[in-house]
Amino acid sequence: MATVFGTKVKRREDPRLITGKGTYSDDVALPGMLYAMILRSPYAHANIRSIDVERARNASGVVAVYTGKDILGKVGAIPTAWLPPNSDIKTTVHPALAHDVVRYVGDGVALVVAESRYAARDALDLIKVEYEPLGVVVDQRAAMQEGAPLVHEDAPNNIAFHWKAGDAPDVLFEEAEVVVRHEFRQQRLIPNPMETRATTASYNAGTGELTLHLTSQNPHIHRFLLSLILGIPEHKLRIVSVDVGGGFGAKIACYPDEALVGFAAMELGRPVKWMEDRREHFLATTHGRDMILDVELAGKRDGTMTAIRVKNIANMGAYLSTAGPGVPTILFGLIVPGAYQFTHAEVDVYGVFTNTTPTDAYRGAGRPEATYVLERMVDLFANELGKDPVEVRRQNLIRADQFPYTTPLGLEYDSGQYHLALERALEMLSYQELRQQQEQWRKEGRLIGIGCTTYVEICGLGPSQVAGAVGFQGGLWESSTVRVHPTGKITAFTGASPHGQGEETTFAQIVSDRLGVPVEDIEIVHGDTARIAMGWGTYGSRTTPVGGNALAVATDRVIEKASKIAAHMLEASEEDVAFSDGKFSIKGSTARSVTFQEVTLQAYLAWNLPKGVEPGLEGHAFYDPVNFVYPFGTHLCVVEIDPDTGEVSLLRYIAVDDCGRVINPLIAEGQVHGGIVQGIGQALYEGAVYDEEGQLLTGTFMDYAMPKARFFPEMETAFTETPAPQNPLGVKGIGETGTIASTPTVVNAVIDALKPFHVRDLNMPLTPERVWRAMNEGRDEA
Ligand code: MCN
Repeated sequence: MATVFGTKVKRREDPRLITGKGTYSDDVALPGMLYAMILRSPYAHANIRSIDVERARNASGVVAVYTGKDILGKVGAIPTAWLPPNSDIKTTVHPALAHDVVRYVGDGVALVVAESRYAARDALDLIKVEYEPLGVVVDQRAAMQEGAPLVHEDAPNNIAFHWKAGDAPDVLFEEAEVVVRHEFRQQRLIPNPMETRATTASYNAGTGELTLHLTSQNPHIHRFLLSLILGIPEHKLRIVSVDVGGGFGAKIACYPDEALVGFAAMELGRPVKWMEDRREHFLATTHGRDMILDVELAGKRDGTMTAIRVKNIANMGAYLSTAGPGVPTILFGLIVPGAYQFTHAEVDVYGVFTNTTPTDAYRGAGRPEATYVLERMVDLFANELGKDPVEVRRQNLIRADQFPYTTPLGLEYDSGQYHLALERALEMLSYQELRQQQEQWRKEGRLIGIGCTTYVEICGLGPSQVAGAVGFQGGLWESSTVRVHPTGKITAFTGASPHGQGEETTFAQIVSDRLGVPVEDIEIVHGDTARIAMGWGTYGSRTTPVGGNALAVATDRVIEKASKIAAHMLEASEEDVAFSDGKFSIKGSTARSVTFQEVTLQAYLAWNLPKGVEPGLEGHAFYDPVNFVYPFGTHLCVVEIDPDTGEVSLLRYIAVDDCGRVINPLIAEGQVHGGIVQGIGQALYEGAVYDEEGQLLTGTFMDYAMPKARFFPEMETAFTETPAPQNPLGVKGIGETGTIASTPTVVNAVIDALKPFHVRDLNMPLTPERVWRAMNEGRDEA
């Protein structure tokens, strides 16, 4: 049988999802279900003087109204689960409903539960809250100044934590032949999955079991944290998150809303549903990025880069979200040296409280920001030397013969062929010819720019010991069970929890490839804590490198046991039996064989099992990787700027990525496409804007520009395959590479196009107005 690993199997989940047969949160309808709505603060910072809920409580259809005081002692505080070590982190209390102070617009103040969604919504207007407005701080640098309003009394200067890594002393910069310095701003982004967040809770008073259908990227983490918040034993709490309409990092966090809905269902003894509307989503779901980055890069006149130093002031919002502190520290900091042979690197991070929505992971989480500043700096460095930016990259990239490679920040990159990916991409673009052509276009007045990024990503999170060492309050292994039924059909369970990435297909390919069982005979089960013992979820492009390998190991354990049974059936010793193409046969002879199905049947009938072998056929694995994985690649693009309007058009986009062995090129390519679009969304269109009162001015799709399909050319993608040497499948992640690489690629191209105007840098998003001003007002935002 031909292997299915590496083939373009169409996503098996799609027919179900695109014909309305999926079960998204809003499809969950339970008898007697009530509807919840949350009253959210219109002030960014205020004392709550009083809350009058009487009229709301008496309104028609309203079943219950709870304030922060009503739930005190019943619903615990919302915890932070990533506490970077040696950072003096201030984990201030985050109540599920504010009862004394509101700290951002969108902070929950009261919960209404009613017979219908409309009755609940109407009742929100009947709640009277008397606020006493307090001073507001939105910008993280302003928040650190003496005298700035304090978001939390117990966090002086609003500093939530201070974390440092590496060492690049002053002398390196003082004595360097060339030093480039620049301050960058990573604007705040608002993740927008198609499905907003939702929870439907039902409580069985007879068994004491609470079930939450919840839009989660990590149901077991949710179970763990919600059991603490609600004081319900973990074995009595079930989280179901099977069909989730995208997450992009925003459904990792444990939010107050979910806890409140669970609490209401227990209190009222009836199922309760809460479904966030889009406006609420803009305010109440975690945001991403928002960093101010001061960067210094030292090097030599010949183009060698030697040291990089970054100071990151990260806006954490009003509370430290579940994984929030890990983003600007570990996920950002450790990858700062990127794919280059720096001898020194230093990262200094301040996490700062402000009166804004909390920030947490957004696709790439930390790595896009690090790659952005690094890749912009490489261009600035090349510019300073008058060298071709591609040449500088070629000169400094880590060579294939240097792996495993230890970076100045202590990571050990497992493998890589960075130059191969670079040369392949340059070839696809015909880079040299295009550069010559660009000169001609410039003479004709056309503003065409070429941008390049050579990146490496840290993903596949990760070895549990490392997770512990960097302050993640959990393990980062993954579990899998492969259950073979008597007829040879298979149900495989994974603790990862895909929500759009396609593992129902690729994971079936992994099992099929090893067992020779057709993909159609394999069901992948995920996202239900009642069916899967434990797992850590889907984020950080870990599902395939960690969950996929757990599945491979569990499958191999099935083969191991089946081989014993087959050998017994063939009256041979186990060593003499080989398994391939779904058949066990005597080595060197095809005449005597038994099929996998014959063996599985025997495993259950148990009429003729070898001595000491138990009936049944299942493989289990708890796979803890030995290292992260490090996908890499080169992205190139060509842009043209309209000299009259400043509008940027993408003419070509080329991505050469390496995620080790590719399981399914169709799905991997789809992930690259989606990632690129999201990254370019940041470069050209998206950006959250707050006014000085802490009001979110970009709170709807009318004000927050999302990228649209028509903005993009046909993307030209390719893969190089450098197998990961430290995991059985040889795979690395692909879910975030596009987002990580595309933002600097496009910005580098736009700045290149603006060369005649001597523009050094522009803040993102590169809107037509911003670009037009740079051309016409000679404004250099550097
Ligand atoms: N794959 C493959 N060969 C490889 C590596 C991966 O065929 N060598 C396949 C996988 O098996 C899987 C897909 O590519 O079908 C992505 O796998 P992986 O790289 O393991 O990433 P994860 O599944 O862990 O996804 C997480 C990543 C992240 S962090 C965000 S955020 C994100 C993303 O994926 N959010 C998404 N992609 C998304 N796609 C959709 N549709 N929706 C989201 O919310």
